[in-house]
Amino acid sequence: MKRPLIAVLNGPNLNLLGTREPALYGGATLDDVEALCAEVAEALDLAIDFRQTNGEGELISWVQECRDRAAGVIINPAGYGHTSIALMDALLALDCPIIEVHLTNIHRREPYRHHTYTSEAANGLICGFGARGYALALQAIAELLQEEAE
Ligand code: CA2
Repeated sequence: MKRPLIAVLNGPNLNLLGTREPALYGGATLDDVEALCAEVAEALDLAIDFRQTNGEGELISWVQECRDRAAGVIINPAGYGHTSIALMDALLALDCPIIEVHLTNIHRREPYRHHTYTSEAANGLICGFGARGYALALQAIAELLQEEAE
């Protein structure tokens, strides 16, 4: 049977992971994060589509595409989470489970990082666990889908 597809969407500057600021964001590159997600998804019998963009419009278009193709969405909106009502609106138009992930604990950082518009559209938010947060999000989505199916 076809595996449920989980879109793992990453916002601006996350392509720089592992190249700068390792004390804050860890040493893993985005390719490493994708490899971790692929391994965890395989174990959970899920398929993933892992992407990154620096463009707000492109990220919104990818979220819209999820309406027809994804069983769940994991999103690290990066800086757009704090600023983009448009991205929140796109997420609110989805019916599938959404988990927001941040590598860092945004609540231990500058006050302007404490609020995300996008989390208002999410089932849950995982922050502060580095790349492991993506693995935790996949586990959470798998459980939500399992609950839905029961
Ligand atoms: O902690 C997270 O995952 C963030 O989404 C990362 C965003 C930040 O704006 C959010 O407040 C929290 C920044 C992504 C930039 O990533 C870089 C990685 C390495 C070097 C420079 C930037």
